[in-house]
Amino acid sequence: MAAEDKPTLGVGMIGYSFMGRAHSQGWRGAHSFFDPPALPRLVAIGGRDAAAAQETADRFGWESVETDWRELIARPDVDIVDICTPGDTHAEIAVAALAAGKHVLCEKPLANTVEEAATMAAAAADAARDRGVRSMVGFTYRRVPAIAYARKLVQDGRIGEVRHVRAQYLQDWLVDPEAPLTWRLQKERAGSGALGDIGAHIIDLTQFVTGESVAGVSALTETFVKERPLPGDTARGLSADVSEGRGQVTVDDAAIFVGRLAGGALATFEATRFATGRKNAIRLEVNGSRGSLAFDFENMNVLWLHDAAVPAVDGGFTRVLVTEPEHPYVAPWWPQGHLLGYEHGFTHQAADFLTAVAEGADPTPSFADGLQVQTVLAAVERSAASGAAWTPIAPPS
Ligand code: SOE
Repeated sequence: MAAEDKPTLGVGMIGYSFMGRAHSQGWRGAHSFFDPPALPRLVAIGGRDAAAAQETADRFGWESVETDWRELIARPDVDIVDICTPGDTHAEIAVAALAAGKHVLCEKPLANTVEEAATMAAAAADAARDRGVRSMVGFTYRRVPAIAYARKLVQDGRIGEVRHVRAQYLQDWLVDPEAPLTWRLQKERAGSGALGDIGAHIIDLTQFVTGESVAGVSALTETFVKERPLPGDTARGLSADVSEGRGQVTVDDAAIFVGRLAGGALATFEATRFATGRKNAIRLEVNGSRGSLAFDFENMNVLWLHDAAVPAVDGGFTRVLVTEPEHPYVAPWWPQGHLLGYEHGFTHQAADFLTAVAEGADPTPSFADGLQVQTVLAAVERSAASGAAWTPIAPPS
């Protein structure tokens, strides 16, 4: 369909900081490289700090700024509400947006508690059934080509029966004890620490790649630096300036857990902001009866593949450069070997969501998927609180 014949979907995005910028980039690029059946129009960006929101609006081409999210949702020219705010606001905004008949894309983790996530998932199911309204949670790393390809290889049986998963999300931006107490370190705003922020990603990736849910966990969590300087007014990505005084860190700095997948595989998970020297190392290794897969986001265009059928003398892991047009998401981009980066996942996410909304299909990961990850996060917290007791998780309904 020619671009001029495509319908337009107005996007209203709430949040303008790190994730707001990543999503802005996604909305801008979605229809330049991909071909969704509807075009996004960057109608309004919402944020309490009008000047900061305006700066993001000017840089990324948002047409207007709203300082009250309720007004943004109420606008008739907003069809899609994109929630890029801290977790404590997700449930209220998402439920209101769905009730107003808006399609909703919500950053991960879906909510701060299982109860909130359940309310959101129920509202999303009602809205889809009654009004054809679509919703999706932003587990963006699913849309990294090498990850999407890893899932396909598992589905195609290339590594056989899954026996082990080793999943790590390693960052180090809190190693400095003088790093400020930003919202991600406050339980009432973020829900949990490394666990919900980055542990949620590796839970989702494990389940996405293997196709199996986490059935039980035994966990340890730790807060290494218990008090930090209070932040000032200026946030910069994960950081901020500091002001007078100090406050308590009320979330975990690191979470480590073992788990059993529904199909019987054993998994280990490690989510930490204290892996000195590791910046955004999302590592996933899956060992199966016929082979293995290994991925590290710090080298995100590569997937390592081991085929156990190859004689050991020539065996080992093959380096697959995931830049061929046959690989998921790659064809619309550049010629082979011209690499993709962090922001491309957000473009893929925006293109997929626009396509689902325009075609009237339910996109994934759904709010129900987000709720299921939330139940795993809650089980990890319960297990850690009880001294690593084995904590079963009910299968997703
Ligand atoms: C901070 O740890 C963070 O920005 C996460 O919140 C994102 O989900 C991840 O993509 C990068 O790191």
